[in-house]
Amino acid sequence: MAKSPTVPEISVIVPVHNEEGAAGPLAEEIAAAFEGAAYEMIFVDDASRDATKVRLVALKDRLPALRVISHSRNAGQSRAVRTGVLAARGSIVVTLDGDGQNDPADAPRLVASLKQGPAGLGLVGGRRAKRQDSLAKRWASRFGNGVRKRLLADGADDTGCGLKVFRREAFLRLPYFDHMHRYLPALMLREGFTVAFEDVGHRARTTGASKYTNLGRLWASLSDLLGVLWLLGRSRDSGPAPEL
Ligand SMILES: Nc1nc2c(ncn2[C@@H]2O[C@H](COP(=O)(O)OP(=O)(O)O)[C@@H](O)[C@H]2O)c(=O)[nH]1
Ligand SMILES: [Mg+2]
Repeated sequence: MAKSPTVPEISVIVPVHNEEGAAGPLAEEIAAAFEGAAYEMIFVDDASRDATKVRLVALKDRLPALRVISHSRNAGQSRAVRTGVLAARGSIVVTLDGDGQNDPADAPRLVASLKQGPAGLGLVGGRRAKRQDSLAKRWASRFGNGVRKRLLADGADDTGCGLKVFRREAFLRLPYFDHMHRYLPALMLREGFTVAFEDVGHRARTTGASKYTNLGRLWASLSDLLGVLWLLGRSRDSGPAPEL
């Protein structure tokens, strides 16, 4: 196992809440996917009530790239991602769901796309090609994604995909609000960055339980959509701003 470099180029951030069955195996998969790369991985435990934190900390000796950060109070997936990005030392950030539904093996390809992309490319998002979720969840997701894409014109077919790669400094310019992780493409465009999307794999959840209900997500999405629309309407662009 390669030793963790002093300054990693890539920070893999995984928000976890009550994922004691999935978190450990996922950390091992991330290590395998990024073997030889200058990377770190940061699991942000969002006040889990199960053994998630204990299992992750127990892996630290064997996985030198692993860091574990723990919220004192449950603050949601977006806050956990933000905690991870603030702590990240890499200039490129990868996010992955903590339940193992995203395949870490897809991540290096998206990292390469971001690095080789045009200047100004802020984010490369995953698009779950063959979703391994219930029919109800896929329908709700298709409906939600369709409405969002039409209203925000962010070009994104699947913002719920947890696998995303972005530039840390681009993310840090974005406003934080609960559930902002679903609006990263629109928020990146608002800040003047471009975004791209690539198909990635998707796996069925094999352990633990989903944290979101269709109805809860739909309700939150509606108020968030209005909020993001407001943000887009209140943004003004100066054009190039050279220093004289
Ligand atoms: N930090 C944090 N992560 C969460 C929370 N709720 C969900 N997650 C994470 O978000 C990801 C997606 O959640 P999941 O329940 O699998 O949603 P689903 O795949 O849409 O059913 C997983 O990594 C969860 O661990 C939360 O309250 N806090
Ligand atoms: Mg999931």
